[in-house]
Amino acid sequence: MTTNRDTIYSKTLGDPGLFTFNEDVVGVFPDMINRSVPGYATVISMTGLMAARHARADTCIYDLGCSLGASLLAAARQPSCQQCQLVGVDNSSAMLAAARSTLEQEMPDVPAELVEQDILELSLRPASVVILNYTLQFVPVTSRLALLEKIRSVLRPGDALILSEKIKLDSPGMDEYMITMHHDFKRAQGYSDLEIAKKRQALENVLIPETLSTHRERLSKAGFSDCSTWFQCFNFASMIAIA
Ligand code: GEK
Repeated sequence: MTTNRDTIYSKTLGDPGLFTFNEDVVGVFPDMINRSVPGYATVISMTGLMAARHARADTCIYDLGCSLGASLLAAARQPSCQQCQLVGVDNSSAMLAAARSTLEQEMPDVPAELVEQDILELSLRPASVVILNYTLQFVPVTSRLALLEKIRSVLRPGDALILSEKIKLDSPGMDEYMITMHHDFKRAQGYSDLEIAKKRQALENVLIPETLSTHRERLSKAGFSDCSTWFQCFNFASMIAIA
């Protein structure tokens, strides 16, 4: 996996434009996500353990918005998941090309299917685990319920959706506090104030965070019987929803 350092917003002068998952981003993605999402490495490895707990042989394990396939790889390392069809889906062709070579390099013996498609248009096959790590936040808010309903419809009771998101806090004061702490985290990871400000501007209206209570209500509306937050660091949280 590439380890190029993310300097995308250190050079931009003026309007950074909207954030997109293009080749520049793909080239620095592992560095970018590790230095931007507090707890990312923990979330990915725990995703593998949770996938293993719910994997049912001969069903699919989906990683929706798989980027370079980190969650899929964490699942692929678990023997119980190797009896499932591992499917990664992303609508960025640059991401998928890089994911393909990463998976071939890291797990040449575990076949994974990589699909270049918008997850809103994708038909899902019967699954036991669906992973949505930091992807729902990029889906238009009005399409989120239908996507979760589609996911729920291919799961059986007891199966799992693993959902990680940047979140909004219920109280405006706490929301501001967690944003400040996230920026402190990024500064501690070597990002400058300019890079932090430019990235924030580029993600405005592209990444739409919601509160944990909004996520819980929507999961219940989509037909999940139970859910809980299993990890949170500042304004990033991971939930498990049981079908
Ligand atoms: C990880 N899960 O490493 N259809 C398909 N893909 C999409 C869509 C969509 N509608 N919208 C966004 N994406 C990964 C990280 S990154 C999170 C996920 C981040 C894809 C997009 O192309 C990108 O690869 C991914 O979702 C979001 O755990 O960069 O903050």
